[in-house]
Amino acid sequence: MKFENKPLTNNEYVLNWIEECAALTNPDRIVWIDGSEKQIDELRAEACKTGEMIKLNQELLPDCYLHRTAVNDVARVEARTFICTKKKEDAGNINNWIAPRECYKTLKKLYKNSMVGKTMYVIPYAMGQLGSEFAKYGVELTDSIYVVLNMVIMTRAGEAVGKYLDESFIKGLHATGTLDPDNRYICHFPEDKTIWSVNSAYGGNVLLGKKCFALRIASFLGKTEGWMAEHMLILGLQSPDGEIKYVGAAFPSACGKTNLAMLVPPEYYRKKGYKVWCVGDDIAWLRVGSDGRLWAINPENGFFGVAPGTNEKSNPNALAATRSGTIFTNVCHDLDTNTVWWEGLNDRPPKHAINWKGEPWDYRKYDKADKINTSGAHPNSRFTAPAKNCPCVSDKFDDPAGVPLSAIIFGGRRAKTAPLVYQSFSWQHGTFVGSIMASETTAAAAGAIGVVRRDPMAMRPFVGYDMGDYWKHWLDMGKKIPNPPKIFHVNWFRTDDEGNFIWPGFGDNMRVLKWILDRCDGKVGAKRTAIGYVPKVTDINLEGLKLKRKTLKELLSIDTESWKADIANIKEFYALVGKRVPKRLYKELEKLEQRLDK
Ligand code: GTP
Ligand code: SPV
Ligand code: MN
Repeated sequence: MKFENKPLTNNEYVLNWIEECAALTNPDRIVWIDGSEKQIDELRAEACKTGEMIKLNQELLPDCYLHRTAVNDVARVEARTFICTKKKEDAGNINNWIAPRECYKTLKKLYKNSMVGKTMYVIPYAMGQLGSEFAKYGVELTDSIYVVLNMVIMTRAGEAVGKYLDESFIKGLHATGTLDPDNRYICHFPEDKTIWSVNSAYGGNVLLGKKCFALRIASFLGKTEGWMAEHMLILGLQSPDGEIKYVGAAFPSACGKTNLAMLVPPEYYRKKGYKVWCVGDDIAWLRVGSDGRLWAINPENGFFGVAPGTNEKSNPNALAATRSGTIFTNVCHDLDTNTVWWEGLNDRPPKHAINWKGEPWDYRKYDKADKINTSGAHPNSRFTAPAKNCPCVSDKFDDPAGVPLSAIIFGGRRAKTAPLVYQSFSWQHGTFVGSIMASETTAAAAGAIGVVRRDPMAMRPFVGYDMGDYWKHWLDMGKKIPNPPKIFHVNWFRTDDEGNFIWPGFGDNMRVLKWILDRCDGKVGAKRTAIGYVPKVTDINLEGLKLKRKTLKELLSIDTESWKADIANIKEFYALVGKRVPKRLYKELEKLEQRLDK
């Protein structure tokens, strides 16, 4: 096998696997990604030459680039995502499954000679800080420069990883192929530590370190090795005395993780000295520490964030993070300034612009009811920004030990039913609360938008094994954490009869975080209800906010009838998950029903 540059490992197992993949895909060249500035610059230049990327205004946006994916390739495709365990029942009823032998056979046909005339890039990368107890290593093979440049931002990639590669590494093979949506596959072989992705070039399907490894494969590893991989942001809330308490929060895709992770407290709190530090915005790996607490790291190194709605007011920290070294995907291109724009950035849409599809765009034709066809930026357009760019990045970001969690927060997008916040009675009840999570679907995945579906722990698309076993793992972990975080549920998305959000959200979510951490410290009371502990109306601080107590009362109210109606749906969902749903969760469901009937 001929590498064009020096291989970054001598490990035979790794080299043999690369050789096998190269024999199958047949690239003209094979290049190791060492991650050096020189190499990255050359790749950027090459991508600009072929039109794969557009170099943006380097004075306003240094080292920033724009990329457009194919029009039919703009989000994760859950229907084309498979967990290929030997036994179907190990993948469970929620995941799509193909037998490994059959899947390898089908995909080999798609990979065969797919890299003829192209370069295969070999990306060694780490999820987590190199050498840390949490860290895991992978290699992604890809024929896409866009993937290389994103992986270099999103993970710790390059030369330094070489010495950590051994037989335990995760093997990822990505080929752009023909982008044929009917032959698009994102396949996981957890028993073989292997990920095969073909015929897509959209982030979540092809940045194999992210959802594929850090959630699907990692959740599988976590179950066997006694730790957890979760779709959670991690933030630290600093109080005026300087103490920082950490929380992890799991919300489904495009439901507010990046926003909460970088929250700017309202002026009232800022003046007192409160501050939020961002450790992670999408994925958390959790381990029990020797002190008996649950510790968390963010295995990623960058943010792959939703662009629309990000602005100076909603998320100034995310916006600041995108001002250099960032790749924008499927946003609107402002030709006058050679910069980028998206819906919700400001109310000055560009006059001479190219939309996410690559066509001239007339902002006057924008129609909220038909965003896909009339918006400048795709609703799931994204920025890939280095975490280090974020003004509120935590000084624990690189700490190999991670941070200890005081609270875990679940949340979803629910127009009705779920109150602004409630606290579970225990770890077991909290696990139940996670298991019955539901949310309206968003543009982050292909398919209908705004449909309520059950999305346990925000992990429905990301658990690499049976959902019932996953819940059992949560319950088992509870037994192994002497001092576990308290578990809460929030909903920023309650609407009035006209469909407007009642809660201001964003920075004002701080008011809810404060109640949550005060509960953890035993500093504030609560009302015991059928679903859990709910704040007293006077216990959420509304200082500096134009929100009536009456509205807050409504936000905190529990509509028993809609909860009872939800029970039927929960039972259906548990039945769908099937035989492996733990008895302890059925017990919790029964108790909830009894409390609602009282
Ligand atoms: P993924 O990257 O897909 O996992 O998404 P995410 O969970 O990080 O979601 P993100 O923070 O990017 O928010 C997605 C959308 O929700 C954006 O359009 C935000 O403007 C909106 N959003 C975030 N927080 C709030 C909030 O508190 N209230 C309301 N009404 N909208 C919010
Ligand atoms: C999500 O969809 O939850 C994301 C974006 O964070 S993706 O990388 O596409 O999964
Ligand atoms: Mn996500």
